Amino acid sequence: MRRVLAALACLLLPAAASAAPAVTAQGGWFRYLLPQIPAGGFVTLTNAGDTAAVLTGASSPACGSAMLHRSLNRSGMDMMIDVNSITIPAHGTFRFAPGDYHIMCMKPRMTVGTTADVTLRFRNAPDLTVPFTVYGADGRPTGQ
Ligand SMILES: [Cu+2]
Repeated sequence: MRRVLAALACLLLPAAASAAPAVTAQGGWFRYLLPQIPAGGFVTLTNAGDTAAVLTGASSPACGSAMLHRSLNRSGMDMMIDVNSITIPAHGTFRFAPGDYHIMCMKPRMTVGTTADVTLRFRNAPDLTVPFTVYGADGRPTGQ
């Protein structure tokens, strides 16, 4: 029996390890204006795994509720649309950025100069909690 289990482990473990998405986050930040105005959150996600990762949502105690949004300009009108999911390709990155994809923090309770934790939920990977640095109206000084 022990020999059978060992053989199974050899067969299964390498495949399971290489198939899993492995997502890390870099450079998370919020642009925060006023408590009455939703704050935009931005981050770069990197997937070192061999399988695409699917982000399905975000939450934060500093946001009330948080939503995945994309800013668009259609026929000269700026608008935002809800996004159901975002795919981070295998061995690829996905970048949230002002004027494009963002995490909309609906009721921000945060302070410029501190950080606010955001938990990212994936369809096929563990939750990832990321500290976002809070910047004011001028945004991130490096202009990410
Ligand atoms: Cu938005």
